[in-house]
Amino acid sequence: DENDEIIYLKTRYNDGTVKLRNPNIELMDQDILYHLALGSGSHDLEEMFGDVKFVCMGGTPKRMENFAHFIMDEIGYKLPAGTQLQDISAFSYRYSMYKVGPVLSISHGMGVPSIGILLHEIIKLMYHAKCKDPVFLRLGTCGGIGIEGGTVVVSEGAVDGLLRDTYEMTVLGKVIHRPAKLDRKLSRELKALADPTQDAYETISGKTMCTYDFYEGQGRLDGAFCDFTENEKMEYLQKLREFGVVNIEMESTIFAALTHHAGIKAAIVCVALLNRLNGDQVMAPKEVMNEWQKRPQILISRFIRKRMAQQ
Ligand code: R2B
Ligand code: URA
Repeated sequence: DENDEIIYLKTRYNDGTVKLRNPNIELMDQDILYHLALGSGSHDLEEMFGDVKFVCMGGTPKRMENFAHFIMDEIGYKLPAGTQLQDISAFSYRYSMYKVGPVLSISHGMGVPSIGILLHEIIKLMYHAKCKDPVFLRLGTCGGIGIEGGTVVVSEGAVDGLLRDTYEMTVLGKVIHRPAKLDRKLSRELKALADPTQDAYETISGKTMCTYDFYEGQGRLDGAFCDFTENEKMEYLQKLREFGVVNIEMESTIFAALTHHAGIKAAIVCVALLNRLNGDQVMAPKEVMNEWQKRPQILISRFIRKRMAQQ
């Protein structure tokens, strides 16, 4: 933890603003954030985003629009008279982005490549806007391992399909690895905000496994293809469990690795849609699922309100 703190401090500028680990950007006369439909030449990014403290990401545009409205109520934020919440990145037709005071709520799509592109552009956005000490939070869904549907999971760290705690990618034909580290202090702080007297569900923590596929890649028997047996699947899931993996999703390694590389504190809070030890199909009724998907938002809202009260 101490070491991590030092790395964060070194990676950021002294005033908490995000340092870019790419010397090319400041030499360019403008930087186009193509998939956000924003640019440093066309927009005053500091004026638009300079006050951002909490960058919240989740898979779907609708959920992140709902979260923006929810957090607006929760922090008592008032939009300027006569205005409505607007999707700032609507004209990208890729991601949706909403801003509510210090909170950004952005959809990241499904999987590592989609959230990876977004992370590059949002980290650059933090740099251009001179945001101070922004915290990145992923609010997601996942498959649980040995936990019931509706359980909230705060990730302690991310591992890939080979149980390695790094994000692997190919750059210029070479394989590189970046540590998929989340901020342990932050994950403990989030976990402590679970309230057994108020929450009719459990909030746990553990390792999160990130895969490149929902079906075969997560050991499902119900994809278009399946070349393993149910026994082999169960053996694998048991092995994950023994390793401390409590949930499986599709973005955690790159989310942890790129935020860590940028010196940005980050956490992942997901709700389990099912217990993979009992099956593969996502079967909970829509209303139940909608209620479940509010649970990570409730925890994140407690966190944001707590932080805002401290400022
Ligand atoms: C969780 O849910 C999606 C797949 O259904 C994926 O984005 C993830 O990580
Ligand atoms: N998201 C996943 O990636 N896997 C699941 O099982 C459920 C949601």
